[in-house]
Amino acid sequence: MKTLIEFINEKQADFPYATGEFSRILNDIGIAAKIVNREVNRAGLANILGYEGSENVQGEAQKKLDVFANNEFLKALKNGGQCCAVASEENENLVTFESDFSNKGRYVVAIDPLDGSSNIEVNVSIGTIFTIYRRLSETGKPGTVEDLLQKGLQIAAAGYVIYGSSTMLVYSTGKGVNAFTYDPSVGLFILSHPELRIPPKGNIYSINEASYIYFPEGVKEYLRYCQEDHPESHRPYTTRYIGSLVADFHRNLIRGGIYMYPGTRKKPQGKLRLLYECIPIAFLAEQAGGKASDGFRRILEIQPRHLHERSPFYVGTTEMVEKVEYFMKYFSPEFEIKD
Ligand code: P6P
Repeated sequence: MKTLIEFINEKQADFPYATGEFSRILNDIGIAAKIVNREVNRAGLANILGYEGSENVQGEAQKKLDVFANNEFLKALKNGGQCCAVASEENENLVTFESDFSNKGRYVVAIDPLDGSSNIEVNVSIGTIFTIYRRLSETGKPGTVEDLLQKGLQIAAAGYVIYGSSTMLVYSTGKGVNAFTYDPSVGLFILSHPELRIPPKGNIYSINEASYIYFPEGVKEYLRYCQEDHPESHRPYTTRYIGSLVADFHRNLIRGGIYMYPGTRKKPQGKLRLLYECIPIAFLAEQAGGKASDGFRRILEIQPRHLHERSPFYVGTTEMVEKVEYFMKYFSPEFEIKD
């Protein structure tokens, strides 16, 4: 039985900046994840689920769970002292901590504190998604937006927490993907899935087909390819769509498959956020032997332009992503987004 802390310390030597600071920032995220996990698991109780402005059983001002989660991750990153700035889905502007302690931090974090939070009230898995970069700006001052607007190729680490039938922390520092299952009886994340790899063959596709009529022709052609009988597939496809990126990706990571959130004519950039949804999941996919693109470009090579930028997203088993890219190139070249 190997705990997250033991694993981080053991792997610290693998990390070129093995100063211990990086290990501490991962640990800070793990601590916040435990606290959020407790509240997510209690969300079904009376009043806990309430929305901002209501009161919970202790008569405390109720916060929406995603606001609660955001506060917990920001608090953990601020108190840890390794992080000098955060881009959060919950904050329009960059969050800096305005303290000499934090300004000495050498890392910045992009985070979706509780992705898919609308699923909480129907008891469906949700997740936290995070990206960690080394800062580019001068240490000793607050972090800057430019510290966050780095290509995914520069990632120091990325991961997610999935609050599901069990709570898991899945992350990579560029040396493969490892997953830790939370044991609430001892309050520890335990290594349960070392060296995860996406199966090279998959027959699961995840997409919200309610938007079918707005999809690019290339996506329609790919869905047709999945649904028709044809010689090279030799397998029936199946569709699974949970409506929670972390849950859909996690299943495809284990079983093989593809998750798609296309751009449409109305919204050519799609819905998902580049910085704290697409890039971290793309990093994990590639680290597990998979692929991630916007239909034309490798996600990790896209230069983010602003904190809450959106991107079309196709991620999962390499041959499935490449098949979509083939159809997009020949049926929907007009959807290519130029840098
Ligand atoms: P739709 C959740 O809001 C999210 O960002 C992802 O977790 C999820 O995959 C997607 O949006 C669901 O979007 O439009 O299908 O409801």
